[in-house]
Amino acid sequence: MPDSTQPRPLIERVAVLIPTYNERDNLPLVVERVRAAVPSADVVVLDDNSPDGTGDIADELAASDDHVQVLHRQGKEGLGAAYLAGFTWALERGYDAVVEMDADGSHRPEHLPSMLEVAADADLVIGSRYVRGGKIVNWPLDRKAISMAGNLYIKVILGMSVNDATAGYRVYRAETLRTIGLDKVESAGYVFQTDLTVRTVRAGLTVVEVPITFVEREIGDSKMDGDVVRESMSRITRWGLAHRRGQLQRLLDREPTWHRL
Ligand SMILES: Nc1nc2c(ncn2[C@@H]2O[C@H](COP(=O)(O)OP(=O)(O)OP(=O)(O)O)[C@@H](O)[C@H]2O)c(=O)[nH]1
Ligand SMILES: [Mg+2]
Repeated sequence: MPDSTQPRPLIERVAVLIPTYNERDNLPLVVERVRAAVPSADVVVLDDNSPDGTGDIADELAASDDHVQVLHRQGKEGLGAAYLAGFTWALERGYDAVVEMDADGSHRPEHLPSMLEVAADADLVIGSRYVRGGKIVNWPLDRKAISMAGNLYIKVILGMSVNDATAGYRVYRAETLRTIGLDKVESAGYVFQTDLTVRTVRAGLTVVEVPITFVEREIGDSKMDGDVVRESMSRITRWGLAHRRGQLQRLLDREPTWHRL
């Protein structure tokens, strides 16, 4: 566990991980914006052999810019699996911080400099839609309601104070990823985000949420559907029940206390 009495090490080398599945029209736009927002950072595209040729576009971007790299993966294995591969890659190469960012423009690269500033004093920074100042642009009311209700449910059942535990725009310090232990993470899909939030909080690390404006994708298709939401919620319910059972057990196991009358 990082020593909380010591100042955190300076963040110098940053890897911005961008998972892609069929994002050929979005990728060049988002990479250009990241490069402009944080010129010293390296962009790492995590492509799952997208049928639309996103991997080739990523290779072209990498060929013309030393700050862009590509991890080609064999096939579609889910967002979490792609990020785990990217985290391991970045840790092996000595990056100080690792950023998660969608390729579809929803996570505006222009927020990144301030998120990295906040990471100077935090173990995990979450770009949050659900803290004061956070906004969502162009989501239909039902999507917003499902996301907000899901996050409220997560707070209550897991007993966490994080408001946007499902968020996908994040800065992890390298030390945080080492502390939580990536080899124990099994979530491969979207529930990965909540899984890692819980692990970070339970490890006693500092999570800071900064408000962002989340903009719905304008180009390309979403990979999110009802099954993803149901699968996430059923896993979270299982974790929540296990957590509450543990709490109850500790309560019942308590040594009897004698009160003097
Ligand atoms: N490598 C990889 N990337 C994925 C996979 N599934 C989704 N992604 C990427 O993860 C990011 C988020 O996916 P989206 O489809 O935008 O999901 P979302 O943002 O929750 O949903 P929308 O609001 O509808 O866009 C995008 O950059 C996707 O291309 C996957 O299986 N493998
Ligand atoms: Mg999206």
